[in-house]
Formats: sequence, C-alpha cells, structure tokens
Amino acid sequence: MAHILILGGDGYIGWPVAMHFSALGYSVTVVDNYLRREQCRRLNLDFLYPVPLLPQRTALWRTASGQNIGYAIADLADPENMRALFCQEGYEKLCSTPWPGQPVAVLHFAEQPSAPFSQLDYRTTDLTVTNNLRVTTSLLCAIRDLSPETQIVHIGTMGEYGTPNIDIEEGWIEIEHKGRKDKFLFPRQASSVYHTTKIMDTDLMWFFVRAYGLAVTDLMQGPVYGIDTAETALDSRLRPFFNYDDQFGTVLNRFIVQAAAGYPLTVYGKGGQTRGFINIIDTLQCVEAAVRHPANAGELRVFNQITETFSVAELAALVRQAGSRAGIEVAVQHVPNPRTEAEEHYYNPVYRALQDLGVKPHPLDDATLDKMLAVALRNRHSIRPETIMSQQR
Ligand code: USQ
Repeated sequence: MAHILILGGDGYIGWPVAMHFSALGYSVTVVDNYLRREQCRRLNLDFLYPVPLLPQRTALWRTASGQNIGYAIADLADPENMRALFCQEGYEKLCSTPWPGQPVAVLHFAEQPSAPFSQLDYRTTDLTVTNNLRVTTSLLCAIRDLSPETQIVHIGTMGEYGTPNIDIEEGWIEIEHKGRKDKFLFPRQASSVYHTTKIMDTDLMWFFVRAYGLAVTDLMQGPVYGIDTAETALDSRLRPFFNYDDQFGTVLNRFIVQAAAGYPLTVYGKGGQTRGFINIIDTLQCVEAAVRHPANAGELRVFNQITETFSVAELAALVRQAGSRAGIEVAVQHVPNPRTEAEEHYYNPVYRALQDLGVKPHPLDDATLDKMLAVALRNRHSIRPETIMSQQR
C-alpha cells in the first residue's frame, strides 16, 4: 500500500484529508503536536463541539472504516523529529504503527494557520514565524537527505498574492522587461505575518526545487468552510474541529455559528473584502488530484485552490437568507476592521489547473448552508458568544 505522511494531521484540513486517503486505500500516518488545541486552551477558546485526540480519533476511524491510520504526537519544528519519520527505527519510535516504507507523498499542513493570531502579541508572532519556517525547512532537508523520491504537497494560501489590481495567475507570471522575457513567481504581498510565512515557505520550497531537484506542489487555498465529508457521515465524532472565535475561525464558519447564536454577523469594515472560497469536500478532491498527478522532479507547481469568489458582505447576505429558511432572524453589523486589509478592491484570480486535473467543484448552495446551520443549531448550547470577538472582551 502506498504510504502518505500527513504533517499537521490533527488539523481542520489535515484530519479530513487523512481519513479521505485512508478510505482510498493508502497507508496513512498523521503527525501533530496539538499546537492549535494548546493555543485555543491558552486563550480560552472552544470548538463548536468536542473533538477527540488522535489516539481516540484513529480508534474511532478503525471501528467505522476497518482502516488503520498511524499517528505520532511530535513537534516537527524539531528537525530530529522530522528526520526520524523517514527511517524505520525513528519512525517506529515515534509512531503507533509499523514502518510502512518511505511515503510517496508528504502533505504539509503543519503550520500555525491564523492571520489574527500571528499578530496578537510578540509571542504569537514569534511562534508563527519560528514554527512555520522551521517545519518547512526541516521537511525540505529531510526529503533532500533521506527520501528524495517523495513528493511534497504543501497547503499555501491565496493570501500570498494579496489583492493586486491585476488578475492573479496560478503561481507564475511571464514578465517582459526592456525587450527580454522571463518567468517568475507571481508578485506576492501578504496582509499578515501568517500569510507572509507562507510566502517564505514558497520561496524556500522554490530554492530546494532549483538546488536539489525536489518535486513540490504548492496549493494556494482560499478560506475553507464546511464540517462534513463522506467520512464524517460514518460517525459524527470524526468531524474536524470547528472554530468560531476571532482567532482561529474562518469567516463563513463564524457567520454560521453567529447566526445560530443570535449574534449579529461580524462584517469587518465595509465588507467588500473578496476572497476565493472552497468547501472542505473540494479541498479533499484537490489534494487527491495533486497526489495522483505529481509534480516532476525539479518542478514547483502552483495551483490556486478555490471554487468561487465572494465578498464578506455577500456571504453575510447568504447566511442571513439561510437563517430565514431556518426561521431565525439574522442581523448583520459592520464592526471596525481589526485587520489591515483593503475593504474594496479588484479581485480576479485564475483557478483552472485543478479542474483540468479532474476536480469537480461544489459551489456554495442553500443545502450546504442549511446543513452547516443545522449542526450549529444542534450545538447552540455550547456556543460561547464572548469568544466571537474575544479581543474585545
Ligand atoms: N472577516 C470578516 N468578519 C469576520 C471574520 C473575517 O469580515 O468575522 C473577513 C476578514 O477581514 C477577511 C476575510 O473575512 O477579509 C477572510 O477572513 P478569514 O478569517 O476567513 O480568512 P483569513 O484570515 O484570510 O485566513 C483563512 C485561514 C488561513 C488561510 C486563508 C486563505 O485561516 O489559514 O490561509 O483563509 S486566504 O484568505 O485566501 O488567504
């Protein structure tokens, strides 16, 4: 069985992706140090519903599917831990399952993923930069030294590009200058420390691709929404964790919980901020497509991983309509924007490559919004409204 190693496999994306590849018949190992859970605990923030730790999650998955997912609790910013994963002795010391051989692919999601958290104070800035860049460099060195045939699939972010006043290409742009032409990474200009670490990841990966011939795919993903996948239908305790606070919750997930809690939707500033959104079930398809159609050795491939674009105000209107279908009155408020970002801007990204590889996108529809709202309503008793704008409490 081909082995897939998932770094950050406890995360909102990592865990559903792990189950997806396990269901497809891959041998899957997840590694995580519970960074996100620990920071939520430290900041007194909760998930919408309880989420078991990896030993229980993998046991629940085994019962539900008959498949094993191996796990290790380890800090991958430590290069020794990272390197241990690529040799039998080290792997078997860290992991719950016997060595499955070198992975065909490493999926790198082991990063502090929040823009606001990355600028909460000097410690969270330091944690974000050191964690994200050390994990990436540890991985690149381990692959170069120990398993150069393994492809890397990294979750980058559309936020690397920012909101330029020109169309956003998929990673690369050809520039003509003084009569000569060359191809470069598309200009990047992030609006947070977190997004800047992702730009630095891309630059590090590009250097290792050029210098050592690694095979890397960087998936520029927009904000993800959703709760359920084909695998969570087997047992709702397999759902990914779901933040609705202002640090780790993404905008549509937050609006859904706010609607369920009777909290006016928190549109930051004018609400014209436009992003490319994607349902978590499409994230699974995209990562699968990247693994099934690997980059070549010496290639950095960049795909824009979104399904469609919405402004924040448009999303608020959609959630308001979902509320009225559920018999709930949903108010919308414009709160002072806690972020530094353009609130009205041009936004026209290209996102064709993954669909060319066979991904069938699921645009946001009423049924998806209604199902998410139903889950939030069932868990309404556990929503803590004071964490919705936790920095203002
Ligand atoms: N926003 C609101 N109200 C809220 C929360 C957010 O108006 O209550 C706005 C933000 O100001 C921003 C937009 O919604 O303009 C998106 O915010 P977000 O928190 O959903 O997403 P973001 O901070 O950009 O980060 C998220 C993930 C990150 C991923 C990124 C993709 O946390 O890991 O990389 O989405 S992207 O946005 O394309 O860079």
